[in-house]
Amino acid sequence: MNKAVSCDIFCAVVDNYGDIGVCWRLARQLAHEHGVAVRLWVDDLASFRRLCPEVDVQLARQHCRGVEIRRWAVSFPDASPADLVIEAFACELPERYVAAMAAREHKPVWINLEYLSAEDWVEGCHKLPSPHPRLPLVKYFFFPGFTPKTGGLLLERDLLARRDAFQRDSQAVAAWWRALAMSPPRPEETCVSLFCYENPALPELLAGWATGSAPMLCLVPEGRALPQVAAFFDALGDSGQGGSAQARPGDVFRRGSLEVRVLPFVEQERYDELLWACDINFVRGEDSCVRAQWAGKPFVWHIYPQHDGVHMQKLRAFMALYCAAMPPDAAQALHGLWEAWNGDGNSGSAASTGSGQTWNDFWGHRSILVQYAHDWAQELSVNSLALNLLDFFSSIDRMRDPKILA
Ligand code: TRH
Repeated sequence: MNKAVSCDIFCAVVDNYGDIGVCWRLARQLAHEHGVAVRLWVDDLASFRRLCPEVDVQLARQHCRGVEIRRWAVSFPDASPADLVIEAFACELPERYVAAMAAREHKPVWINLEYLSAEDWVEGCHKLPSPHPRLPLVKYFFFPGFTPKTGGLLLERDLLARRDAFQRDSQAVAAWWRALAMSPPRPEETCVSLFCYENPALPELLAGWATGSAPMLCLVPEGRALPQVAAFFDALGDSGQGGSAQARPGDVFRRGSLEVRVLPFVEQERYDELLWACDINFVRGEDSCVRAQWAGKPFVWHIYPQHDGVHMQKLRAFMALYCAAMPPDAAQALHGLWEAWNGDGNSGSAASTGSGQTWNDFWGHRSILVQYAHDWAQELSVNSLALNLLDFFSSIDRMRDPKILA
């Protein structure tokens, strides 16, 4: 049935990679798994190219991995609207396009795909209609989420099977390390990936790992945390950079029990393998946080900070949900580390209680956390956002069919 469905996804990149990360993932899944003809409109092809190096930033129109990619420029072309129109994260659609939607006899199904949150109110707002003030159009709010009454999460049909096959296949894992031109971790090392924003708790965590007795291998992808990592080693006189506090892919820093390797930013489809190859993943924002959950490994979330501090409510709502069935000691340890990791670093704040000590408490529960993360992924996997979205599309689309309305 979906063979004939067309879909326009509109993505305005606010900052970082989360907006385009989610849109690109959704676009590929709709096209590959459901035969939908997807056109992805993106206003920042340079950010997009980090996730998908095949993207040519010069082109206004191109095809990539089964998806038509269009540059979303200020002057918007004449484009015939698709059956399903997805406005990602309340980016405003071009007026000209909205007028064309209203002019269609069989109106498109217009969805605003919202940011992910574990807060209670999400269930009540999921699928709510919002009629256009002037035009005969209705926009529907579609909320991803973790409970059955939300839109679920993006999960490729074969992801968990691919994850398990990768983790079982020692040759595939070895090949993955070779492709990075790196030796694999030694058996006694704990391997951690570290993807986060600038973070006042980072130096203390690194110091704790360096002075701890357990060997740690920390993989840091290129990005916002890197100057802080370089500055940490620079301050110890270990960077070899003569005080310039820079780091680039391929650099290695060592101190005590800690080895840090700087990784290139890998294309999006390969990022999962990094998460699968590590024992624990530090992730941020939205999309990498979801991918860490699918990895079925313990993870630590650096939530996208908002000026008004509302991100801490979001963080706590997720921690409450995630830890609901966890043994209380492990849950408390998780709360301690996540609060410290997301503190603002001011004296008296959670961060000042120390990411070093809270890490030790957290990782002391390693075996529980590993099993729990695995079960959590399994439990969540029944609620697929792409499937829910297409079901919702079909139900609204049927109601709007002019033949039925007549
Ligand atoms: O980049 P982010 O910080 O994006 C954020 C959040 O989405 C936030 O909710 C949003 O409001 C803000 O942007 C505007 O974090 P996120 O969501 O994890 O996106 C990162 C993407 O980058 C994700 O798709 C994974 C991908 N990635 C790679 O493809 N290769 C890499 O090497 C790494 C480290 C990440």
